[in-house]
Amino acid sequence: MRIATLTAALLMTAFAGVASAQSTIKIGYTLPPNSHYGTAGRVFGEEIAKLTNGRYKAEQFPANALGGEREMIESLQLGNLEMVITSSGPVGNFVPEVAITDIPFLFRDTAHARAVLDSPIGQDILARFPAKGLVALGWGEQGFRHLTNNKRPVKQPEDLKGLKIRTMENQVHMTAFRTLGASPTPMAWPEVIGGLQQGTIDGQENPLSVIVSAKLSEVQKHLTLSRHVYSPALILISKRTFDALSADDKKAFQEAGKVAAAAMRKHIDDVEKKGVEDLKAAGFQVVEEVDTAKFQTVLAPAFAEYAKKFGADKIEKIRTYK
Ligand code: EAX
Repeated sequence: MRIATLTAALLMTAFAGVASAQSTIKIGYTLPPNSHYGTAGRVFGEEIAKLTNGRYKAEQFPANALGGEREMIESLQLGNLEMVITSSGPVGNFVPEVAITDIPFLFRDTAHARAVLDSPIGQDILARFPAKGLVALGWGEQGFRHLTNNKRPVKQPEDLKGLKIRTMENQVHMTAFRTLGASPTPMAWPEVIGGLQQGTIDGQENPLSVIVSAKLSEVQKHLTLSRHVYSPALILISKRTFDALSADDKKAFQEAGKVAAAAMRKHIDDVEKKGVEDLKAAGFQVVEEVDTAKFQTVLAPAFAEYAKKFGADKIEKIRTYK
């Protein structure tokens, strides 16, 4: 009896020793481990362990385990969660400067988007995070967003009339879908699949990376490759967590963030290559192309609103960035 108690006490001391030598960083995200977020989370964990000789260990909380993106970002601000990998969706509600990147048809292609985000324009936006209790370790990526729905093939703006389209909790996107004639319904990601199953929404919009990894083929029939907006992602850490790190560890976290962001972009490159074929095989009816100019014409009043909100010169600087 005595010996058992003593052994238990010794074991507990040993575990406490391990726990204090190694700090665990919780990383939350809304998509499953096989997604681009899962890739970034895993790579971040590998890098941070390597760069700190195992003093930091990342624990992954995929697939909405910690709630929606807005909730997780709030947890970072409060210091209740260390890290989140998130879409830009709700981020503009915290750091308004981010929302300019959510403007439809702003980026010509992936290379253009990556170049802008990696330039001083994108880096200046990341510099706005600390004032909001957050530190951005890097721009990740989801890809260009496409439309899915259960009602009909959407080929032109008119086809959107009356469709209840779930948008992110994002004013820029809601303005766009309202202007296109749809009924935008803002909703946190964890509620979307249920909403599509129950018919409270007819459709949603997301890049191939999300449509594939979240298996939207199980709840959606029609896919339109609309490429209506580029979807950035962000790797964020609580400012409280970051400020408590030593100078060397801060560098390690920044470096691990960079490597994870690069891995996320690589994952997107792979999905973009074969995502459409996978989705067809999974049963999607695909509208391969839309008349982009037509969508842009209908969006004119929305573009005027964005110009007022963000400044026409700032938008132009991004649009024409080479
Ligand atoms: O972050 O909410 C969304 O549509 C996001 O693009 C998705 O959950 C991945």
